Amino acid sequence: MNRYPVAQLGRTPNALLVALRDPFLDSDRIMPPMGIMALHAYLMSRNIPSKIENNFDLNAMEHYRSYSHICISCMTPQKSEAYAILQAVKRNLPKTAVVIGGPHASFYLEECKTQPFDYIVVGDGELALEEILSGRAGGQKVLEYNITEQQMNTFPPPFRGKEFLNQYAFHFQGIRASTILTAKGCPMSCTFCEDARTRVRMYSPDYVGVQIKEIKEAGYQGIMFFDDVMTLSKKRVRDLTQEIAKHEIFFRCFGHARTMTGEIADMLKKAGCIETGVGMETGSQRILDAVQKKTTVEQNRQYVLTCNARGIRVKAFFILGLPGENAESIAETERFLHFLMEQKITAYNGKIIHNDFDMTIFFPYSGTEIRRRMDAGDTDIDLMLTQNPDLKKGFYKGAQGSSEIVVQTRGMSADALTETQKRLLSTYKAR
Ligand code: B12
Ligand code: SF4
Repeated sequence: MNRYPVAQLGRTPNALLVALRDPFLDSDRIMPPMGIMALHAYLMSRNIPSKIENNFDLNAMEHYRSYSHICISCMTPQKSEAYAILQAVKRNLPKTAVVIGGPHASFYLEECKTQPFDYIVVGDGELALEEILSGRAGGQKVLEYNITEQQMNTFPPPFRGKEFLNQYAFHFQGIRASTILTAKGCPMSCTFCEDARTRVRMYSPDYVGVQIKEIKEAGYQGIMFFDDVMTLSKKRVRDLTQEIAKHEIFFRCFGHARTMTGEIADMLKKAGCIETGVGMETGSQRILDAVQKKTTVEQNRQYVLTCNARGIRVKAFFILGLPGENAESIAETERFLHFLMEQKITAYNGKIIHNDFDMTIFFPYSGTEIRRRMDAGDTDIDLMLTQNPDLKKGFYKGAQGSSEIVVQTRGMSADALTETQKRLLSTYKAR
């Protein structure tokens, strides 16, 4: 299978850290590539030379000759770009090693192994990459060196050079923002998510504070906290919001209907939170139960009311095409959307605004419990593949709302799901 020899190393390490482009998104200059930024900061702290490349040019391979290792960060929809770079390096720069890391390497390890990568890094990249670059990885092709919460807090925060960071900006309610992660992992068990039941490791509030300061200094007015769920417990929210409040910024974070209370919403609001994202998924209790969301429709309703009463806008994320979707569950989701979008909120600037939502169609990534059950031939699950997901790019939200739809249920064909998505987005987004 591997037509190429492993790169001949013994060269002084000099890593090119590649953040891939995303031609299938509306823009790939919104959220900065935090994985690559974290690795760059870590390597610099270890005096290992590295450079970030966020616009790799396949037509200028000579340009990359001086690097000993080309290290690619990859999510599944970017795999064809990653494989194209790999082939180009193997053809043109045979002495250069190619390393792949990021979610695609972790969740699609077997597929990555069929490609001639010199190294595949599963999970956290810092220690594994250091091992590779300093020539200590030996003949190991797959490395998995997970880091502890304690170690994580001793690493430098992601590289946020002003010029680099300012290529990226995310806007919420007119505020220009950049992203921070206050924790890694999620303890919840949603069967449609690849991040389910992953070890939660938290950064200290001080560590978060340093990053807020850097982002403010780079000229942003807002922060998007990108943790899977930032409101896991009252104590954690108290600790974090005490730190965040010192910096006088606006922020947006992800909440969870199981943990949102008036007290937590008050703390968030006081520290500058003007918006929360939340995975509500569906208006159907039957489907929430089937996908082990462990929330109720009523909790989702209360979440909206609790946040809105404090001027916190809610952006709810819905997924159509989860197991068991049918006309009845669509009607329930529509009822919920109606409720969500008719609320009025007085925003931070005194304007009256509405909530927001997004609606995508389930894509069965291989690391999800649903996909595992489908692959195991579980006939109890009301979800069928219409196409092989692994032959698609693998995104559920692309340019201009496009999505790859590869599922249907007994009650809803793939076309019916597409039509419903279009109808609900155009009816309720326009309000
Ligand atoms: C931020 C984010 C985004 C941003 C990405 C911005 C960017 N330029 O990177 C945006 C909003 C654009 C985005 C889009 C999408 N995302 Co996203 N996203 C995330 C999120 C919330 C955080 C990722 C992050 O920044 N983590 C912080 C850094 C520090 O951690 P990290 O990236 O994991 O990096 C560490 C390791 O992975 C490793 N590592 C990473 N790269 C490399 C490279 C090398 C060489 C090495 C050695 C190691 C290494 O070391 C790093 C440091 O320890 C994750 C969920 C999560 N909590 O992880 C989902 C997640 C990564 N996204 C996911 C998905 C599905 C998508 C979309 C497909 C959704 C869609 N629109 O259809 C798109 C795909 C876009 C694309 N680029 O392909 C999935 C990935 C599934 C998969 N199999 O790839 C995740 C896991 C969410 C989930 N639970 O399903 N996403
Ligand atoms: S969907 Fe959200 S809450 Fe559920 S496991 Fe994934 S990250 Fe956690």
